[in-house]
Amino acid sequence: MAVVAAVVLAACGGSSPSALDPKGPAAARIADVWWLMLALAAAVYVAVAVLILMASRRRAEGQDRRLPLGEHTFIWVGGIAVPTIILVVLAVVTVSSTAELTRAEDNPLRIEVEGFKWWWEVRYPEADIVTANEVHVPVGRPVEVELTTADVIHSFWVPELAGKADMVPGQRNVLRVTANEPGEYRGQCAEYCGLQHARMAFLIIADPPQVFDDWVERHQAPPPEPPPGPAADGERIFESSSCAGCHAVRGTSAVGESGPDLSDFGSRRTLGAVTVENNRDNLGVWIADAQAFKPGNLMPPISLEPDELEALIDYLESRR
Ligand code: HEC
Ligand SMILES: [Cu+2]
Repeated sequence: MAVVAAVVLAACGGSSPSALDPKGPAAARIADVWWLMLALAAAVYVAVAVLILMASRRRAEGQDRRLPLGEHTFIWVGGIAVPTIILVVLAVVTVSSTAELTRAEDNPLRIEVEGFKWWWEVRYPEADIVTANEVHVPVGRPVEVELTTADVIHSFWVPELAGKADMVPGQRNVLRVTANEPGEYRGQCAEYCGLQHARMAFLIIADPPQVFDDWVERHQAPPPEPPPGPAADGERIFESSSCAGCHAVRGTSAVGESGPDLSDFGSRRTLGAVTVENNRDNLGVWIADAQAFKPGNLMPPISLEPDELEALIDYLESRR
């Protein structure tokens, strides 16, 4: 047991988010239920272990084997009354928590997230913004995330903020999320969806309301022209090559829909749905051969001249 516990606990800690470290009301509620279940299960475990020990010692000492309670009373209490009480308590707590988690809030911010193999499209219908793999939200305001999928079943899970909700073909599920504190919360696809399921992550970035409003305003403004030079060349290469067939950049002729929208790519923290940090070196490797970081993902390797690659890097890093 010690070995198993050591192996299991080694998975905790580090930077992986924990559902037991809640940063929002929904996650806090779920963590409370989890602790209650753990406490009840531990109490039952200890009680049974003590009874087993007592029973084995009685036999060894050759004592009278009658129970102090009487056999019938013992079965009524230990086998029926106690389990019934425990299950009723858990049923009441789970049902009332579920009701609370699905209750609609006043004036929520609506965000649509669509799952793709193996990344996330993020849309703000009221502000008319499209981005990918990063969900910006204001601290303290309830957010209603509408979940859909472009292909198979995915599941949207941000352990520190809320429970899981599946993204099911032909269905629109809603998850309610509120972040109590500013921060960066890692989310993960929680339903096996193919080869790169493990690298289908995302970030929820909770900002103070003013910072969030600025972000919205910046994304609504007409996109800045790339500065003359390599970045402007990059835009021409992007629009005239295969990139534009799969990716969109607002205000250009690139309107592809099978890959992430790249209008604000330069301001994203990561690349490939949180596979690697977004920097020039990683972007160069990614564009030339996205399979190197994320084998099996749906962006093919693309052969480019070195100056074309540099121009594309300049262009994409200037999209904010
Ligand atoms: C056949 C479609 C296709 C083509 C062509 C294509 N991409 Fe992609 N691209 C994708 C897909 C799909 C993803 C998402 C991969 C993933 O994370 O699983 C992606 C991801 C990216 C990303 C990372 C976005 C993010 O936020 O993680 C960048 C940057 C990118 N592509 C740039 C380019 C450039 C530049 C070109 C042209 C040289 C190009 N792509 C051509 C489909 C394509
Ligand atoms: Cu998945």
